[in-house]
Amino acid sequence: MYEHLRIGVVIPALDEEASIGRVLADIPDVAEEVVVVDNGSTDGTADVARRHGARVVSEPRRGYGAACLAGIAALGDVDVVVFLDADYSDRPEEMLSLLEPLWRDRADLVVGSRVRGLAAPGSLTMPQRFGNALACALIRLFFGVTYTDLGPFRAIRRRALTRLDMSDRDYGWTVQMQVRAARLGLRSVEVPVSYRRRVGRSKISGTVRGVIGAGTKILSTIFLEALRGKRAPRASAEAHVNLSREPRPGHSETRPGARAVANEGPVDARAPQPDALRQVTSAPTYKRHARNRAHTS
Ligand SMILES: Nc1nc2c(ncn2[C@@H]2O[C@H](COP(=O)(O)OP(=O)(O)OP(=O)(O)O)[C@@H](O)[C@H]2O)c(=O)[nH]1
Ligand SMILES: [Mg+2]
Repeated sequence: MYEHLRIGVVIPALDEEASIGRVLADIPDVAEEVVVVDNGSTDGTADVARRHGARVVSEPRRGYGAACLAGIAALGDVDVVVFLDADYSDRPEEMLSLLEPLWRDRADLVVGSRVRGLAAPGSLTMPQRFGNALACALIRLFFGVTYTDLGPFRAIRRRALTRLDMSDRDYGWTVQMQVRAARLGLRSVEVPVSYRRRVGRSKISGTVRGVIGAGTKILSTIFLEALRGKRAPRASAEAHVNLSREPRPGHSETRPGARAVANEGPVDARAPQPDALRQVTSAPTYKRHARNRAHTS
């Protein structure tokens, strides 16, 4: 429980036995449920995840989006769903920064931006940076909403997620979520997050096949969504706020909706707000359940 919000975490995982334990160990003690979706791994991913207290569900049909859909379906009654990769590229402890705009009721979707945050050298490849910039420019052009990244580490209200009616089964998942949120006029916020080189061998961003496949899928998803309908009414689009680490008055990143944020200072993922940390309550979370299981077995 995080303040009044019940948090569920979904981690899609394909052959990540070397990293999944570290990811789970670093998740702050605010998550009620952590579901690792084993997407047909042939290594010990599922066993390691179980040993670290996660619930493991199996989705044999490959694809990042397919795994996310299976994870959502497996979650119990939660208010917020956090998505996190299993390769230890994201810093799970920064989850509190993602959750803050949700408990402050400033957002429905919070995307962790690696572009605004600290991306370690080599963690974001040039094609990834270029592809993300192009995708974000197209989203801005078609939907009038500014994003800087399509990062996988994100949090969304369950209600909003249901409204988005997500369907993408592979690497169009993240962009589909952002574009549909823009189309429906949901409140989207970015917070800076860190990114480091993945543990284990690259499957997508470091391979030619992966880059071309993911890039094509991302761009076609944007064009298809643009054809499906026009952008949300202007009033809703203005509710979109981008949090910058260094807000500059008059700069596009601190436009109308951001005023309240600028007044209170930016959210910096590398330095979770003390205020946010205080909101961690003593409600049972998956880590305490895991500890109890360990004591009684
Ligand atoms: N590649 C791939 N990853 C999957 C799949 N299903 C779940 N995943 C998980 O989805 C997350 C993101 O996949 P990654 O392979 O890290 O993709 P990426 O971050 O774009 O690129 P690399 O880290 O360079 O491989 C990881 O936690 C994977 O284990 C799948 O079908 N293919
Ligand atoms: Mg990765």
